[in-house]
This record gives sequence, structure tokens and C-alpha cells, in this order.
Amino acid sequence: MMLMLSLIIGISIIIVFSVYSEAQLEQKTFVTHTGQVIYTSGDILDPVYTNSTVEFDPDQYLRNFNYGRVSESKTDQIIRDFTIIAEDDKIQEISPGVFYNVWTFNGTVPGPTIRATEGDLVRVNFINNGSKSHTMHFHGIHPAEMDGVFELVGPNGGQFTYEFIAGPVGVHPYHCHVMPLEEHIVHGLYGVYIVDPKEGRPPADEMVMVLNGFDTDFDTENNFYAANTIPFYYQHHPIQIKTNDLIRIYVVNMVEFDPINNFHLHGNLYNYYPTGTDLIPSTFTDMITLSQTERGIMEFQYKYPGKYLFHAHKVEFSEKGWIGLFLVQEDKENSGD
Ligand SMILES: [Cu+2]
Repeated sequence: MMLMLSLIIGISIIIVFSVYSEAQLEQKTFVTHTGQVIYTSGDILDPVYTNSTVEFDPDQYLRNFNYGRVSESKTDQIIRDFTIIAEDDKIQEISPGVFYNVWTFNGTVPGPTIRATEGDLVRVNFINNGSKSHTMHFHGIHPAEMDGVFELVGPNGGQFTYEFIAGPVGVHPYHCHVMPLEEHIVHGLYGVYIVDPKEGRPPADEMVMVLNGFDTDFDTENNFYAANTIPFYYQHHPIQIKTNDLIRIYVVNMVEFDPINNFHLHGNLYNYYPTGTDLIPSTFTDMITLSQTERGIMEFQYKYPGKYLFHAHKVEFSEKGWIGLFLVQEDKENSGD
């Protein structure tokens, strides 16, 4: 009897899962909220095998920090002004042949990396040029009315100025907080907000990695995963670094639907500062696990030149695009010999 039962359960699992994996390859047609018809396969394509070009440049995003327009008040308060424009009608080829309606802050997913020093006055002039209400919700410490939750900013030119003192020190996400939240986040309305300590951090080759995913067939499962939006990008365009250079990565997990993500580095271990709020690392490891919006700072140096992978150790994610390479070149001037 028990044998029969387990046989039946086993066979049903095989049937259910084979149907599911077929569904991933099925081409679908969508009409976006602006009336545009788009096609997607949900298939996973590696851009190296096609002639496709991507609109978003992960190399440009990687080391790009927006410090805002800086001014000083009569009371010596440093003020950083930012202008962020939300839009929700852009169709982007996020992987060869796969088009997706991205919702953007300043035209890209993720939005710009906003950077300030602890104690600065951050002033964000937010303009919503989208067709739905959007907001900016910053993680961090600020007054309730600056939290970007209840003060909806209306479509077609709605404006709101977010104003708060930068803090605490660390790496934080910002994202739209309009309901249904999942929809506004998965379409791409998020970015990174870095608060530097007043005394600064030691000089380093700094970069930002947002771990994200895309559900291109709207079945609440991600079809693609990436570090910085474009699947497999850094595998085919390795990030060039030098031996003995201190590398600092601000990493933020924005993957929806999947409860966890992770970050494994090859041939090395890193000091890890969860949320970047403490200046002393909590661990020295080659593997961290991150839930939604969990983030931190990784610091490491490579001793030996060569090519080293970094990727999700959740193999499904790395096979669907969340994988990259560091190309470590010998720094002859600082080799210590
Ligand atoms: Cu929104």
C-alpha cells in the first residue's frame, strides 16, 4: 500500500515538474498598460551567441556614483540635491529576443547610485512622469512623511521633494513603495543609496552590484537573474581589477519571488560588513546569503592574477544569468617585490 502511494506521488511530481519546465520555453504575447504588444519566450539566452546589443551598460553602472549637486547652507550644512524622474513605459531588451516593460528611475534599472556622507542634507526632487502613482522609499532613518509610503506621487508630472539627513552609515536600497509593491519593484523601480562615514573608508576600487531578476512571463517566477540587470554580462565582459588592490563591493539583493539569493567568490574570501553599518567586519567568508533588500559591503584583495568567477551558489540563478568574472591583472608597481 505504502509502496503504491509513494509511486503515485513520485509520478505526479515528475508530471507536474515536466509541465512547469515546458511552460518556461513557451512564447507569450502581452499587451502592456500603454497598449504596446510585446512578445517574450521566457527562454534563457546567453548574449554571447547573438548579435544583440543591450541598452543598459553594466560597466558604466558598476563604478558610477551620483553625489548630487553640492551646496552649503549658512550654518555649514552640506546639501546634496538630486533629481530623480520615474517612468514606466520603456520596453527594454533585457536578454536577446526578450523584451520587458521596465519601470525606471532616471531611465535605468537600477536607478542611479545616490551617495552622501553621514549628516549631509539629502534633497531629492522626485518627478513622476509615469502613468501610475510612484514614490521613493529610502531605507535609513528619516521622518515618517519622508518615507515614501503614504504620500503617493501622482502620474504625468506629480512631484515630491524628499528631504532628510543622511544616515546611518552603510549601504541601503531605495525603491518605489506603491501597492501592489511587488509589481512596482519587479519592474525595476529601485536603486542603491550609500552613506559614507564622515572619516571615509580606506581608498579602494569601489563598485555596486544589485542582484536582480526579471519575471518576463508574469508567472511570479523569475526567468532571468543578474548582477546589474543584464544576465551573463560580466561573464563576457570580465571586471578588470589588479592584484593587491583593495576591492569594495556594495551589494544589494533586490530579487523578488525567491526567498533568498547568495554571493560566492572564487579563489578568495572577503570581509563582510552586513548593511555596512559597522566598520568592523562580521565575518571573513566566500559565501553570503541575502533575503529581499538585504545588503552589505564586501572587501577583498586578490593575491594571484587570473580569471575568477563570482556567482550565486544557488545554481539555478547562476545558470539563468547571475554569474560573472573578475580578471585580475598583476600590478607590477605594487607587487611588493
Ligand atoms: Cu511605483
